[in-house]
Amino acid sequence: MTDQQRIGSDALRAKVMSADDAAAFITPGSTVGMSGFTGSGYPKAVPLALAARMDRAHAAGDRFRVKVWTGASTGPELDGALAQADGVEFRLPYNSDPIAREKINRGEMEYFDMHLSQVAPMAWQGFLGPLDTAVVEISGIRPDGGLIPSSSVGNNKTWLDRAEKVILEVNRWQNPALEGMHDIYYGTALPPNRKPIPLVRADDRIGEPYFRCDPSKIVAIVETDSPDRNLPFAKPDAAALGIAGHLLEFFRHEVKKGRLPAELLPLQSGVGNVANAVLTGLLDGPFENMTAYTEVIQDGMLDLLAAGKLRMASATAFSLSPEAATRINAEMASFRDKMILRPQEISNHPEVIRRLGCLAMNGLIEADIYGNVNSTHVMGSRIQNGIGGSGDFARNAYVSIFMTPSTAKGGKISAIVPQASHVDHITQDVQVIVTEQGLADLRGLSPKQRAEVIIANCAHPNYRPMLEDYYRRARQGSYGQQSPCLPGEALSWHQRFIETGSMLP
Ligand code: 0RQ
Repeated sequence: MTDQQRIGSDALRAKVMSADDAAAFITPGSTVGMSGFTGSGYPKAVPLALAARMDRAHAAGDRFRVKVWTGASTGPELDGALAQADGVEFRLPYNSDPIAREKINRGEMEYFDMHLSQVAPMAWQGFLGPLDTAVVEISGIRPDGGLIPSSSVGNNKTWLDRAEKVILEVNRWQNPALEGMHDIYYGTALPPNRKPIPLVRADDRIGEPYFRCDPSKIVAIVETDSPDRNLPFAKPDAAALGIAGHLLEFFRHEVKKGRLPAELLPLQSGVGNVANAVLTGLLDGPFENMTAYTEVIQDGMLDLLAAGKLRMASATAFSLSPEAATRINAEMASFRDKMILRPQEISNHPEVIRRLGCLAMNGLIEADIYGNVNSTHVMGSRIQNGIGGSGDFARNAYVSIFMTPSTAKGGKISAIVPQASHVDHITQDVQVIVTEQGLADLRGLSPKQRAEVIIANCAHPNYRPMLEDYYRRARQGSYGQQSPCLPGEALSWHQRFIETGSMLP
């Protein structure tokens, strides 16, 4: 495809300029809505040029920081570069960039890891303040001005609609065969005018393949040719394989009991190595004709699609290793009909997730004996990534599953603790917990029944006697007996880790 074809509109081609010139439209203190979701489809040139401007301003003694809204995590050219330049005064919703994480944990950057489905509605409701500039990566512009989305959709529709000024990055690296894969729904509205979202199957298309954008708002177009972040996944280790095995057994059991259809229900799989390993496990499982209604299409999902086990996948973005990105680019035409990328307010919409009956599978940092889950904060205070879409799916899923190795940091941390040091998912939103030790099916259990099965099935043998001892004493000495607890001791494991580097005495 020639550059001329990438930007099919003559009027818009006249707005092509350098990234430096485009970045000059962004002013200190303003709010910028950027594209990008799990390392794909984020702008790669303008944020770097903006970071260089910030560096120059700071060297001259001037303050230059902006508020950044995205879809979810981006890449080093965006979150990394802007954080390095000390240029972000506020960031939402989900970050996994290590430099930004450090800044946030040092208290030098404000961050709110809100539910991914709520970002666009809250922007429309006016709760987040005005949006000055959108910087959105696309893969092309049609002669009629329609914008062809790239490898993630995220909140782009909302940024393009809400921003006063729009800067587009047209990335030649993105495969032209992406065109037609997207489903951009323009039927959302504010209360009291909201209507049901007419999506009743994971493969329904309810929108159009292109973004609309008022051309008079487009102030700059920058041409790029850079790959998405595409980090490799770790090869599944023994713990990940153990978790996948327990989960497959659970699904088999549920099918046998008649609580799940033979092709299961639409899968949602979180980010990370464990989630990817579970998908890889499904490759050898007995389930055929599966579907996915999820946020990200990662390597494991691509393998399931290629093997014909997964009939189709609906998501908002890709999150691929470099090898998988190469593969999908080579075979895009054959994959395209099996994948739909949607705005994240639709991929993560509580109404749709509840209707479809998704099987939600997400990672966790720690769970307590009652099944409250912390997905985000190490030792209650240090952010790892963010809640992302896990809350959207966990509360509304058909079965909400959380999985983790039973220990972290070489065994110095137990993933099962007397009390979670931060709670993202309350016990009512957590139906199954899986570690390599086993699976705890918590459906219909009271808090005390939950504690017994979580300790017995999920805790690591090094920590299980400590949990049994704590729980036994809590049963005797607790102020109440609904969810027995010793407040003075419940977080002592975390305190011990902070003081000694291990939760073990
Ligand atoms: O840290 O990288 O420094 O070694 O957390 O842990 O075990 O590799 O697991 O990659 O599956 O991530 C919860 C973080 C798990 C992820 C979390 C440390 C561990 C390691 C990664 P290192 P693993 P995973 C849809 C769903 C929230 C968002 C979500 C996540 C690192 O799943 O961010 O679910 N979830 N979104 O050492 C201290 C503990 C720990 C711990 C793990 N108890 N204490 N450190 N770690 N447990 C997708 C989106 O929303 C976009």
